[in-house]
Amino acid sequence: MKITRSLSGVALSAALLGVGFSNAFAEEETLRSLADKNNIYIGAILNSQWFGGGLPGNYEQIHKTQFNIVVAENEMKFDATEPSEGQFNYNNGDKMVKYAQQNGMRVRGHALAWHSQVPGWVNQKYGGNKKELLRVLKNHIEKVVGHWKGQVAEWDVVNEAISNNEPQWRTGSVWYQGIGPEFIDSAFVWAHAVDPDAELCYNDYNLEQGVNPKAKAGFLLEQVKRWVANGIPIHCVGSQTHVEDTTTDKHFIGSPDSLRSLAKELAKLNVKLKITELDIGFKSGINVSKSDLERQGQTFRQYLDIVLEEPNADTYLIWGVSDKWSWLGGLNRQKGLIYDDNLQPKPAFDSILVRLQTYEPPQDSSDKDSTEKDSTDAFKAIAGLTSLSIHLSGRTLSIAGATATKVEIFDMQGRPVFSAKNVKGSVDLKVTEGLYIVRVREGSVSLTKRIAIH
Ligand code: 9MR
Repeated sequence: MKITRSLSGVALSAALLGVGFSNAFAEEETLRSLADKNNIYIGAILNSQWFGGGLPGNYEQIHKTQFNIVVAENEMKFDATEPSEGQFNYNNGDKMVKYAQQNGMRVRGHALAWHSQVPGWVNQKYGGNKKELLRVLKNHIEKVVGHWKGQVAEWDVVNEAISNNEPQWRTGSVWYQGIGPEFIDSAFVWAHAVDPDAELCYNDYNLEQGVNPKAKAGFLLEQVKRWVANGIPIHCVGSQTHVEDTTTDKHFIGSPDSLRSLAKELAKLNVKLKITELDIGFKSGINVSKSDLERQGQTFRQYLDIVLEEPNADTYLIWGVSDKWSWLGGLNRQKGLIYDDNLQPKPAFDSILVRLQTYEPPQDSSDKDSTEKDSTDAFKAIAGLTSLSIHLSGRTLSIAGATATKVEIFDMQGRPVFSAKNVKGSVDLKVTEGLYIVRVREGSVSLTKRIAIH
């Protein structure tokens, strides 16, 4: 159920066969190129500031280089697309769809039926009026999904309809109060009728807190079973996955393992799991150390492993690019993303990158085709088309074809264990016996290899 084989993977294989392309591929590997190779989507929102042109140029450069899926932070929500009754505004959404098309990215639509960011007129004119609210919601979904039919590949049809604590429906929502829980069933049916090719998701937070009837995901799972049994066109569950670092939140009860259990339960129903809004924040006000950031990177990797390893998981979307532009402050959290305030990659970026570089699908996996392993090797060979090369003798790593190289060593779980800057010629690797990944880089050229230290 993973995405179909990517263009870049095909091109890489072609390059290996000598068809050309060598210069085009003497580039640094990106999250995007590696996501393509692994048949998954990796993305980040376009922050609202982007739509007004208020972000530095390297923000967009990073965004389109590193990601192959995009979602708007606020610009496709109800209040943005239908601010007054019947007056639709698609300008910002169109801008993002155009950007995605120009850069070959998949588009997620977020969100159609939600209790928040509903314009005032809905409640003022129609609060509590079931017939009118059904008409308003149906019209909204038909117009918005219809406008982007064939361009928005997947929609959050219903967002956050379950309450936080005692799992039950969120009763305060204008849709729930006026219509009842069947607004959910109807929303999926209406969206599907307009764009039968779009993937339709139920999206919510705190779904990484266990799949038992007392947890939100357990309650949701019962609903998904009912929807599937009733023929409601639901294709995916979006897990927002706004989580806090394990050491700073004493009440933290979420975990990648719990989310993986949800993915496995959904697989039995032929429903996908997507990670749609990931951030892993620290409490505001605390000092965040280098080792905190490295631990954060490991948590990012553990959530990525679900998407790499579970056949019905295909998407890893982060709710922001840089810590500088993040909603997390409002939640009393900080530093939850993979680029720092200066748009420099954090250890979490490296952790994700290395995991994508080293991941090898199980041999017997039926949804991975046999040429994929070849393209992995191809990438390393193509990196080798640059003049950069390495040689290991004992613990001494010699580097040729570069003058001031950064050397990084990662263990097989992608944890950084050694690094050295400005290496000229050779460096002694201070690591114990074992298997590692070495990455050497200078400027935009990098080379990644697996090494064994005896
Ligand atoms: O990041 C969004 C922020 O700019 C808005 O002010 C906020 C308003 O509700 O919504 C934020 O995005 C939310 C998303 O739409 C749904 N899941 C939770 C996200 C973070 O609050």
